[in-house]
Amino acid sequence: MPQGQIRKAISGFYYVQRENGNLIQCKGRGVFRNRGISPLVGDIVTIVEDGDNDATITEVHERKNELVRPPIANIDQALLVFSIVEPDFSLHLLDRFLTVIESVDIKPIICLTKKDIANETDLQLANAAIEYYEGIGYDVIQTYIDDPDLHDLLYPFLKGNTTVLAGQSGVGKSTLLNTLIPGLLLKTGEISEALGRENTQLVMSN
Ligand SMILES: Nc1nc2c(ncn2[C@@H]2O[C@H](COP(=O)(O)OP(=O)(O)OP(=O)(O)O)[C@@H](O)[C@H]2O)c(=O)[nH]1
Ligand SMILES: [Mg+2]
Repeated sequence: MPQGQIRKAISGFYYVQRENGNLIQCKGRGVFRNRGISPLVGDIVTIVEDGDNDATITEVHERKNELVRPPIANIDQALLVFSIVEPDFSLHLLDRFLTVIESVDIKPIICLTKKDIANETDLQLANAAIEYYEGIGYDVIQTYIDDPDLHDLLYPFLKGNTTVLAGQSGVGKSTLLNTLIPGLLLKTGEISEALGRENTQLVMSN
C-alpha cells in the first residue's frame, strides 16, 4: 500500500508527500480518535487512495521521536538559531535547548546570526562561544541576512535530513529560510502570532 510522509496539517486534512514527490490531501481514519492516535507532521503513514486526488491515512508508522511544541515527529536534527545581538546571545538558553533536543535523540547544529550588526565585543564573545562548542564536538555555523554563502554552509547539513529550526523570536529563522528557499516569502520582522515568543520553531526537509 502507498506510503508517504505528512508535510503539513491544516483544518483536519493532512498533506502527505508520496515517494514520487507529489503531495496528496488525506483524511485521518475515524478510528484514530478512539485509539488516541493523532497523526503528526513528519509521520510516515500508509494511505489508501479514494480517487480524485483524495486519500485516507490508515496507519501511522512507529515514530523515531517527537516534539510536543510544535507537534512534529521523526526529526533528524535541529538548527538552533541564535542571534549574536537583537536579541542578545544567551549561553543559558543554548544549553537548555541542547539538553531538550539531545534528550529526544535529535542532532543539534548551532547557528549564529546577525554578525553584520554585532560590535567587536559581541563578536569576541560569539567567537569564544563558537570555539567552546566546536571544541566539545558541536557543529557551529555563523551567518547573516542575505549571506551569499548560506547555501554552501547549510546544504551539507540539510541534504537528506528532516530539520527543525528552533530559536527565540527575532533571531532570524524566517529570514534564513527565505534566503535558503527563494519564493518561500515567510513574513519576517514581526513576532509570529501562532507560535509564541520564546522558542518558535519551523520544520523543513531535504
Ligand atoms: N542585520 C541583520 N538582521 C537580521 C538578520 N537575520 C534576521 N534579521 C532581521 O531580524 C528581524 C527578525 O527576523 P525574523 O527572521 O523575522 O526572525 P524569526 O526568528 O523568524 O522570528 P519569529 O518568527 O518571531 O520567531 C527581521 O527584521 C530581520 O530582517 C541578520 O543576520 N542581520
Ligand atoms: Mg519567523
